[in-house]
Amino acid sequence: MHPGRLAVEVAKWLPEDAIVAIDGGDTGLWAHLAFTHRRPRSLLWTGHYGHLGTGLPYAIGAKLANPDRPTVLFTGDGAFGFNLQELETAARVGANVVVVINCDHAWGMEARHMRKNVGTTIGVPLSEVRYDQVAEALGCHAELVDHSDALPGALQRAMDSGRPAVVQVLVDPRRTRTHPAWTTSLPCTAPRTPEPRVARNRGVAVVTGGAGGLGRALTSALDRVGYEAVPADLNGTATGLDVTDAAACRALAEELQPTLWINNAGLSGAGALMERSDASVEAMIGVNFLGVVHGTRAALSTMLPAGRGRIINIASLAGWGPVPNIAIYSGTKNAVRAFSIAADAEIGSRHLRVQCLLPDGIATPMVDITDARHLMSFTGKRLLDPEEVADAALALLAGRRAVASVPPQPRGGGTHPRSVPIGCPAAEGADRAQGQSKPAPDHDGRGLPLRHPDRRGRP
Ligand SMILES: Cc1ncc(C[n+]2csc(CCOP(=O)(O)OP(=O)(O)O)c2C)c(N)n1
Ligand SMILES: [Mg+2]
Repeated sequence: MHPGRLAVEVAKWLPEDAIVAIDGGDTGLWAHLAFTHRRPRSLLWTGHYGHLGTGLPYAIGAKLANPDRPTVLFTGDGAFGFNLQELETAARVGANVVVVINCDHAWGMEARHMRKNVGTTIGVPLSEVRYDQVAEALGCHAELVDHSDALPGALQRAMDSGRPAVVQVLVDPRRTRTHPAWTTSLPCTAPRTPEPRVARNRGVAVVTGGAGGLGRALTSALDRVGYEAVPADLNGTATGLDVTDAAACRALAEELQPTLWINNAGLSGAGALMERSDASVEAMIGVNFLGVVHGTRAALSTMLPAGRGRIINIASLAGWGPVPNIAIYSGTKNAVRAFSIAADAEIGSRHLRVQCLLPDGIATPMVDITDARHLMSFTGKRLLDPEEVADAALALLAGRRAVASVPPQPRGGGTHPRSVPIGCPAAEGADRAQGQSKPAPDHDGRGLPLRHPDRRGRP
């Protein structure tokens, strides 16, 4: 099983009120991509301290303190080995935790680092231990899962067993390299060159949807280069703004007199076109397109009289190519692009521009990898990180181009950018290396053709 698939399936299964402990290397990265923690006091994780072995003790403690809440440990096999004898404690004291082991028979994260940095692995494979048998011997319920079909049943039996339970899931160790963060998280990657701090003299920049993800990265990037960046969001920022409310957008522009307005707020979400509710379609069009129109017009209402200003609209490469299951999203993003170009042609001048940025998939909570149909449709080989997209917005701001994409697409159109959903056969065959902005090859390195479900047989 693909470790990402495991994390996604566990995320789907996790009860709403579960307490989740996370332990392990790559295991933790997958968990953080897939899991959503819906309430406070629900996540136990060492964070960037990173020391392994805490998971089982954390989970047992949490269960004893909250006997009524389902408690789940999601752990790597290596990390689990540190304190696995505490299964005996759990069984003895009746702490019925469910332990899900992402078992790649390796110190996986270390193996990946070694392979990348020294081209070989030393001392990182683990032997094929049957943790399920160990668990059984220590008084626990146990399951061994070697195929995704068997996972839901095993998880449920573990939860219903009335005992501490271990679900050992055998994952394909080669797949761990497909994690989109795996190069950006390497400590050996070159540090970002800090931009020199400049005086605060560039005026106010409004960033809609500024509370998280790309919005937050944009806010801090703008702050760094001398704007007084104001994140405006429905929730989570001092400046509340519903972008579907035209009057509210105008009032904010009137109040702040921004020199830059970035229409970044957006809704994502996948779903077959005909399965979406009318309300969800309208909400997405409302935020993603109407919100951009309202924001642009609001900003222009103060920028036009001033004769200067910048508006940047965040569209998406998903609005360019054929990406199944996100037709509404794609439509809104293509509309944003067309609207921006037309608005710029209509009112743009040397000092007043409407520009548009088309990023590829970005690793933010908006990319819902728990939805198997959505699964990160992106054109490159990895998800972008919000900071690099924010940097691209700064570059757009510094130049005069009307539209830019991240990564840059070939000039003159050519074929559509490719989309490769993670988890599809093509993606599993592809090695998601960082730093390659050119399109993925049509072969897998061994001369075998890769299948791209969205290309419909185009050459
Ligand atoms: C106490 C401790 N020892 C060593 C490490 C270094 N380390 C970080 S990730 C990792 C591999 C973890 O393997 P596993 O738990 O199986 O997770 P995987 O990466 O295979 O998913 C190691 C050894 C650490 N973080 N903490
Ligand atoms: Mg491991």
